[in-house]
Amino acid sequence: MKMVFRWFGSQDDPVPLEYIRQIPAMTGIAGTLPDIPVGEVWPVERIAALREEVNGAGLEFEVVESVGMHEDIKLGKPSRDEWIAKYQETIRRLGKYGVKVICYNFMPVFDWTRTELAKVLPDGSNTMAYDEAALAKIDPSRIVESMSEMSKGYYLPGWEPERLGRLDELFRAYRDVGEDDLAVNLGYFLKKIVPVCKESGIKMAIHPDDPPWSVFGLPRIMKSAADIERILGFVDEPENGLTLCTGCFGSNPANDIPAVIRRFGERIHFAHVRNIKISGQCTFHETSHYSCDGSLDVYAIMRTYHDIGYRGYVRPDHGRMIWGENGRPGYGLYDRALGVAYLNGIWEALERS
Ligand SMILES: [Mn+2]
Repeated sequence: MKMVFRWFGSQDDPVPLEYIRQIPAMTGIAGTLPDIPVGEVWPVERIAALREEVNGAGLEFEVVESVGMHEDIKLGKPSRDEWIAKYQETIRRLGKYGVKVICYNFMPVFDWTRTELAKVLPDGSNTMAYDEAALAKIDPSRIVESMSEMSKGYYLPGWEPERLGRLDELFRAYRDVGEDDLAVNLGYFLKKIVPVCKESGIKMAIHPDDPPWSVFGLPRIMKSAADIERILGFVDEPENGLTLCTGCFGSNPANDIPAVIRRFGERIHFAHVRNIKISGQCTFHETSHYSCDGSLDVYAIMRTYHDIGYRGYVRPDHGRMIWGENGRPGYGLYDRALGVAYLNGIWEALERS
């Protein structure tokens, strides 16, 4: 496996590349250009500058998380072909600069959703949480305000204000789009981009819905093993692959993560490993990566990756805020670095046993 670390760029991420480089066995970053409007082609000079900066710090830039998906593609609007053409061009450009994997998601309107971004735990750390009962009390039109109030001023990936400013319009647009329609629109997108990925040496890796159930009645199509099977079937090629995020996928206890790794492992190009504590129906909070702190068996997950000979990218996912760190919710340095050390320790023990 190749360990990478999500990084939002020097303008936007309080964690410097130099610190990421100091985490043992770190090989590179999963990077993005957060200021490019969703759907627009990434400028060559910006991609080149990002790669140069990352390489200059002794790290690789082989993973992008994410290239945003214009809503018209998800909605299957006639204008989608123009947006897909732009996505194809971004893929070509990233391929030229050595990117191998693009992580993306296909969630309507909202990206990941939480009801608390700094829930205080008994040890004094704080973490992100989702509570179905709390969500039911939030009016959908207020969720953007609620997330932005909780964000401490940081850009939250997938919560771009320009897109979410049109919330009523987006909800209206999705009234007639069910899960099957959304899935068909994903299939259409994949059929158009996979040939470009092949030419560019890039593999797409779809991220599970977070959380893996419908939020505010919107359709969700990447929440179970059956959903994965349908998505991989749209284009049966390695370029149509997966990001398996244990924290998202595992917040539904019916999802058996080791079974999914064994079944779809060849198509997993990016592994997000983190833990969550499930405390009720559709209710969880994020914990340290350690198995003993959460509901997921992180050892069993890593052992399964080891069993299948996984050679793809891995990253620690959301961490808590610990040791007084003040940073982007989920993306502080300290707890994610502890997560890396733990995952590397499990991996070394597996390698040597
Ligand atoms: Mn993830």
